[in-house]
Amino acid sequence: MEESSEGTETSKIRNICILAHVDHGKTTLADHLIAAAGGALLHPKLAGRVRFMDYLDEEQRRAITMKSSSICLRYGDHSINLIDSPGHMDFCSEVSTAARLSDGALLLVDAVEGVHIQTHAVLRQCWIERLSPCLVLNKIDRLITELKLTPSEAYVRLLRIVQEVNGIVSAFRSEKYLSDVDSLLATSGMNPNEIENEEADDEADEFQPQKGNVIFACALDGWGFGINKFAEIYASKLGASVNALLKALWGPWHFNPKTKMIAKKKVGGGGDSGKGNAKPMFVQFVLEPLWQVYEGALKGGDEGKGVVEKVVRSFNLSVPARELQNKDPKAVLQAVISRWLPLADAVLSMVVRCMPDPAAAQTYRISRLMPKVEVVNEVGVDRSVLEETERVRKSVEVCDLREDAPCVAFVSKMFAVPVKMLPPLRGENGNSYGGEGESESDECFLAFARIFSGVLHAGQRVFVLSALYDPLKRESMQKHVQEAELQTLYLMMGQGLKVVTSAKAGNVVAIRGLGQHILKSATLSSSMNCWPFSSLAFQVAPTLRVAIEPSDPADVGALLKGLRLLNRADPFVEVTVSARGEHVLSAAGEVHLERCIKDLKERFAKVSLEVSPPLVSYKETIEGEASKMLESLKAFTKSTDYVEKTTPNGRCVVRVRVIKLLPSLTKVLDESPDLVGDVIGIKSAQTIKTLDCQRPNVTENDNLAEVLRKRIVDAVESDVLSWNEIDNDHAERCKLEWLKLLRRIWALGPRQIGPNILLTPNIKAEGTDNSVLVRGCSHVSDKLGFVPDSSDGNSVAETSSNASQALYKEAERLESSVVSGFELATAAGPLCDEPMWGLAFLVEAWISPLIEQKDESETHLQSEQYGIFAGQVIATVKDACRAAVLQNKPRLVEAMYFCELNTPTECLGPMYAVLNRRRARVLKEEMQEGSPFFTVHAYVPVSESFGFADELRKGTSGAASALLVLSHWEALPEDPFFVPRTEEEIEEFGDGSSVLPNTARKLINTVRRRKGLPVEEKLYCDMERLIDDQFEQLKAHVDISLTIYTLNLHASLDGLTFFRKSIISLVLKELKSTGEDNNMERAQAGKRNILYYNSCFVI
Ligand SMILES: Nc1nc2c(ncn2[C@@H]2O[C@H](COP(=O)(O)OP(=O)(O)OP(=O)(O)O)[C@@H](O)[C@H]2O)c(=O)[nH]1
Ligand SMILES: [Mg+2]
Repeated sequence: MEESSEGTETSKIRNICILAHVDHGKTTLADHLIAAAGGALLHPKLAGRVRFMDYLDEEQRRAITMKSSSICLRYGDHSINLIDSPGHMDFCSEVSTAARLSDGALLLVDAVEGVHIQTHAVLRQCWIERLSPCLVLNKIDRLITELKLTPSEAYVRLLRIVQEVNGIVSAFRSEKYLSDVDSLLATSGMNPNEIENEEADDEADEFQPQKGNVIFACALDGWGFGINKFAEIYASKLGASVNALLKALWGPWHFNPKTKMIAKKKVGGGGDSGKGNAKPMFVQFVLEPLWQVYEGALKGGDEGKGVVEKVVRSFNLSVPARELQNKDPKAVLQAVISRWLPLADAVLSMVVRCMPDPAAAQTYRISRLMPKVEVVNEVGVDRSVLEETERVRKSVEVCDLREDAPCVAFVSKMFAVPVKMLPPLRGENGNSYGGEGESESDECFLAFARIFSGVLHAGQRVFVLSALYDPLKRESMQKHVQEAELQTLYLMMGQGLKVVTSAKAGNVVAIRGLGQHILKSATLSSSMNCWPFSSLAFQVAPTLRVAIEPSDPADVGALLKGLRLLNRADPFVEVTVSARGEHVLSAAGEVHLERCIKDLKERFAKVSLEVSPPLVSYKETIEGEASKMLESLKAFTKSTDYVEKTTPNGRCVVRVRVIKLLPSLTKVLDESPDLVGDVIGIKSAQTIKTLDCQRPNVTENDNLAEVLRKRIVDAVESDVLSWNEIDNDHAERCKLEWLKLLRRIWALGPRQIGPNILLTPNIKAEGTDNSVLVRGCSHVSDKLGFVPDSSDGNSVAETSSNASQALYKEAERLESSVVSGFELATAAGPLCDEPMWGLAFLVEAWISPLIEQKDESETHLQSEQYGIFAGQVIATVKDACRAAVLQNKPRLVEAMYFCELNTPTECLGPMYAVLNRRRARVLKEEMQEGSPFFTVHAYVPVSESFGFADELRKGTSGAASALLVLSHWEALPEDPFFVPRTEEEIEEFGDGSSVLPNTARKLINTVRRRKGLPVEEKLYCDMERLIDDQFEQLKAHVDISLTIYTLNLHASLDGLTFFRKSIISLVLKELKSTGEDNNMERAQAGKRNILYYNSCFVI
C-alpha cells in the first residue's frame, strides 16, 4: 500500500487541467480519459455517463461540477495528473486553484454554443498562470444530429470558433486590456467574413489544427481526433507525405483529383454551399466521411449496417459482434466510432506531445509563480539569506527532484473530507484520527498541493509561508511563518486517496496535517529562506452577501465553529462580522451560496439557520451633465456656490464644492486599486483577494506610476472627446481644465485608494481677514507624476508675523484632519451611508486665530484643546462634504451584472417578461446561426438578480439559461427626492402627495431600514389622506341603503381596488356611525355581501 509516488522521471509527468464554460463537457471528457488510463477505476462502457469526478451528491444532483479535483492517470510510461474544474461562474475560484497547479490546459468549446463568457475567463486564467493550452472542440455530434449542418457549414462554424479563440489569445498577447465582458462584446460583434480574412497572421495563432493542438471531439460518444489521424489515413491513399497533408487538412486548401495536386484557393463569402470541387480538404476528407458514417449508421436497417461494416473493415477494427448486433443504431455507431477514433488516445497523445513537463514549464512559469524580488537597498540585508533564497528559487526553476534539493510546494486550496473517507494508515486503529485541528469535527482538512522542488516525505517538518512573508525581514515576520508536520501524503484519484510515503517535484498531492496552519493557500518550504509564491488571481470578488444566524440562539457556538470550518474548506467564501454584529457570508453567486448554506447546515455547523435576504452594496454620486462640463468645471473652482459649515468652536470655516469625475476616470481608479495602491504607496487589505486584471500586462520593470498616469490621461481624453465630437476647441479646453485639476490631487478616498478625489484648495482664494487656509499638498499628483502647479509658492508663511506663523503651523497640522474628514465622508454618503463614487471635492478650511493666546496656561489649554479641535474639523469637513453631495442632485449607483442568456426562439416572450420585471437593459439579441437558439446580452441590476435564474427557468420550463458576471457600476438616473416642481410635472403628478417613491428612493429606504437609519415614512400619512379623499368621493356615489344585506354600491370603483381593504373598513365604520350597525354580527355578514355584490372588493 505504501509506496513512493512513482519513480517517474520529470519528463514523463504532465500536470493538466480541463477548463471550459459551464456544460461544455469537461467532466464527460474526463470520464473517458479515466476509463482509458485510470487503472480500471471506470469501465469504458460507463464513461461519459458516470461523471466520475463529480463525486459530491450536490454535483450529481445538479449535474454541474462545483470544485476542482485531481486524478492521476497513466498513459504509456507517462504519468498525467488531470484536474477537472467547474465551468460555472460561481466556482471560478476553483479554476484559479486548478490552473496554479497545472502546466497545461485542455480548453473545451462546445461546437454548437461556441465561445462564451466563461471561455474568455478561463483563457485569461490560462494566460495569467502561463499554462500551455490545447483546444478541444467538443460536441461535434450535435452539428450533425441536432443542427443538421452540412459538412461545409460545419467547417465554417469550426473555423470561426478556432479564429475566435485565437483572437482572444492574441488580444492578451498584444497586452490589450479588456475585461471579460468588454472582450465578449467586442468579439461577438465581429462579422464572419472579417474573421476569414484575418488568415494573414496565421503564423501567430495559438491554436492550429496543423500544429496538432486542436482536437475535434464528441465526449458523449467517446470519439475524437486531431487532423494528424486523417493525415496518416490518407497519406498512402493520396500518395502524399503525412507532413504535407497535415498542412493541407485545415484551411483553404483544395485537392484536385485530376492533377492530384493540392492548391490553395480562396473560398468566397461564407465558404459553404458546394462550390463543386472547391471544397476545402478538411471538408472533403475529414468531415464528409464522418458525416456519412453518422448519418448512415443512425438510419439503422441494412443501409446502416452496410456503412458500419465498411468502416470496421477499412480500419480493421475489432468490435465484439455482440455490440454490432445491438438493436439501437446509436449504440452500434458509438461502439464503432469510439474504436475508430478513440477519444482518450487522441487527447492524451496531444497532452504528451504539446504540453510541457514540469521541468520545462517551471523554467518559464517561475517569473509568475515566484516573481524575482529586486533588493534595492542592501543595507542591513543578510547576504547569506539572500543567496539561500536565490538557491531555492533556482531549484524551483529547474524542478530539482534530488533528495537533497530544497523542498518547495504550493498549496492552492484546502478541502474538507469526512474522516471516515480517509484510507487507514498501516498500524493505525480506528480512533487514532483526531490529529491537530480535527478534534472539533469529523471533517479532516487536506491541502491540495503541487511540489515544485525536492522530495516531500510523510512526517517531514516544513515551514508554512503566507503570501506576505519576506525572508529578508525575518524578525517582523513571525505571523507569516509557521512550522508544521506533514502527517500523510496522498495521491488523489478523484474521491479516492492513495497513501504514499514520499512524493517528488512535479507531482500533485493531497497533504494531511496542515489544517491548523493554512487557511486557504500557502507556500511550503523546507527552508525559511524562501520567497512565498505569488497569491492566486481570482476572477471576481465574492459579491453576494447574506447575514446568517442560528434559528435557536443557543446554537451560536455551533454556527461560529461551522463558519470557521466553511471558511477554511472553501477557497472563495468570505466570513466577516458586520458593523452591526451580524455574521456575514459572502459568496460568488446564488448556486455557490446555496451550497455553502447546505454545507453549513449538514456538515460544518449541523444546526438549523436563518439566512437574511441578500445584502446589496450601493454607491452614491451626483448627477453630472456632459453638455455643461466646461461651465461646471469653471464654476467648480471659482464660484461662490459652496456648502459652508463652521466648527462648533467657531474657529474653522469649511467650504466644500463637489463635481462629478469623468466616468472613465472613475473606472480607472475603481478598477485598479492594487496599481493605485502600489503607486501611492498603500497596500490595500484586499490585495490578496481581488484580481487586478490589468497587472499581468504590466511587465515587472515597467514604471507603475507611468502606466497609471497614462491610463488616467487616456481616460480623460477619451471621455472628453466622446462628449464633444463636434466642438474640438471646447473639448480641448475641457481637457486642459481636467488636467489642471489632476495636478492638485491631495488624497483619494475612501480608504486612501477609492474612486473619489480630494483636491487642494486654490491658494489665491480669499478668506475673511486673518484667517488662514489649510492648504494641503498634492501628494498623490506628485506620486503619479503630474507636475504640480508652479504657482504653488510657499512664500506666504515666511513673510508673516509670529502670531500668524503659529496659525500657519496649526493649519499644517490640521491637514490630516481635513483628509480624514474627506475619507469618512466618502466612506459613507448622505443617501444611505454607502461609499461615494466618482466625485471630486474641493475643501477649503479656513482657521481663524484664537482670541486670547498670551497666557501660558492658555497655550497649554490650546494644545489640550488641539486634539478636540482636530476632531471638530474632521466632523465638520465630513458633514460639509455630505451636505455638498445632497445639494448637487445626489444619485444612487447600483452594481450591474452582465447577463448572457441562451434561449430557444419560442421562449423569447417569457424571457423578456422576466427581464422586464427585473429592470434589465437588453444590449443585443442575436440568432445563433444555424440553430434555433437566441443569444441575448443584457445588464441586470444586482439588486434584482436574486432568484433571476430560477424565475427564468420556471418561466421558460427550463429551456433558457443565464449566466451573470459582475460588470460595472451605474447611476440610477432618477432623483430619489423627486417632488413635482415645474408646471408640467405638477400637471402630471399633482402636488406630489400621490407620487409613489421611485426605485431609487425605495432602494435607499431598504438600505436605511436595514442599517437602522431613520427613514422618512411620509408614505403612510399620505396614504391615509388619500383614502380619506377617496372616501369622500366614494360617499358621493354610494347609496348606503339601510339594510346591510342589500347594500348596494354603484360607484365606479375601477382603479380603487388598491385601497379596497381600507375603504371597506371605512364603509363599515361609516355604517356604524350612522347607526346602521344594528349589531356587529350583521355588519360582519354584510362584509360578505360587499364581496358578493362587487367582485372587485376582495379582502
Ligand atoms: N451531444 C453531446 N453532449 C455532450 C457531449 N459532451 C458532453 N455532453 C453533455 O453535456 C452535458 C454537460 O456535460 P458535463 O461533462 O457535465 O459538462 P461540464 O463541462 O463538466 O460542466 P460543469 O462542470 O458544470 O461546468 C451532459 O449532459 C453531457 O452528457 C458531446 O460530445 N455531445
Ligand atoms: Mg464538470
